[in-house]
Amino acid sequence: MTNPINVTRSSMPDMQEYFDEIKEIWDTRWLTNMGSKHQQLEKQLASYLETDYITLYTNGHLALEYAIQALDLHGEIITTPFTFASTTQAIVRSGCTPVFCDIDPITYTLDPMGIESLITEKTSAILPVHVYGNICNIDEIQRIADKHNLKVIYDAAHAFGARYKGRSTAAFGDISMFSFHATKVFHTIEGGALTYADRSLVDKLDAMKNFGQTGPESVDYLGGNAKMNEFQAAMGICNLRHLSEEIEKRGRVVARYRSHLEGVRGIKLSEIDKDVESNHAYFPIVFDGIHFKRDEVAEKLSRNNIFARKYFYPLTNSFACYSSMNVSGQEATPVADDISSKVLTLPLYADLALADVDHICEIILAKD
Ligand code: T4K
Repeated sequence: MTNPINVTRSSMPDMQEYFDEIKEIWDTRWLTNMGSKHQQLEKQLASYLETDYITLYTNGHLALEYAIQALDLHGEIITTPFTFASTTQAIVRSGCTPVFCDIDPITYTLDPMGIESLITEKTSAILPVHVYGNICNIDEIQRIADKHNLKVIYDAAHAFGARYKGRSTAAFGDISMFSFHATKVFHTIEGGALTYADRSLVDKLDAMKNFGQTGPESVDYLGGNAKMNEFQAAMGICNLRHLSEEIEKRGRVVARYRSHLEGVRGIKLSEIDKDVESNHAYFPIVFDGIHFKRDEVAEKLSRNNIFARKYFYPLTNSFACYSSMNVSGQEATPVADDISSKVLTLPLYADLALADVDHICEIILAKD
């Protein structure tokens, strides 16, 4: 049996490079609480993401919760059900109600056409997701938010390194959240960040992730603990050095998949918008259910030790944990329902061999 091929595989820097980076932690004994590695990574990421301000977190999920809480959001937040559990859980855990809007059938991101009819006097924000690294319809979402005086938080967990109309994805909305989880294009083992342009949020966000403390004898905000530690930051410093190579290698894998699957009857590949510079975060394919059935293909791959994933099935508006909270299922999301039942995310990582891509495609396309 060959080694399993999972949906992704973390990229790692050379072991010695990481050891060199963490060596001084043994001298300083400064392990966490915004030490020098944290400060260095914060500066480097602010520059890379072309953002005025950035706050680092222990993971992307908590970053999202703190974004919602720092903007004092309340009532209803319009969002997409076609996402990882984190997006909706962050809304609910922050005491807000998710109101589900359908998605665009091409980009799978929040469809702006559906937003306005969902706005009520209780709506405080829109929380779209740049799903798979596809960029949302930024201009239209901002136009609607401005018209109705709503905040916009982008879940940009998948969008690190992608660009839209030549601009960094950190530039949009009131706040963007990036995930630096081990499975992402850029990672800090676990980790995440918020990027924003409002100076007044800096002290608040910095304090909230550190128990709300603003000094040794002052606690000015409600807060918890969501700090990135020095070992995470050191991993980020190393990985950032290799980011362009990481994205380039992923691009080669994607091109190989496309060479086999483009134009095949019954298979729909994501279209890359001409305004988007892709980070090649995920490779979703959508089956038509006639020529190919998603669950059968997934099963066939797994019999061959290849573990593609149904990102994102089930939709978050069907989660059992919300059934008693009256937060799910009110709004119809037929496009999201359809895509979610037909999508499969194929293995994609920098060192996935092109011969393995050929093999995966052969299995998918084999008529049996
Ligand atoms: N918003 C969105 C839209 C997100 O997609 C996510 C996370 C978040 C918010 C929250 O951000 P974080 O709090 O995570 O920073 C994985 C990731 O854990 C999760 O970060 C990610 N989205 C989601 C899409 O994928 P699972 O439950 O599928 O992970 P798991 O353990 O099944 O791993 C998937 C594959 O990755 C494995 O088959 C092998 C590989 N892998 C996994 C780990 C843990 C590695 O190669 N190395 C590893 O260390 O959620």
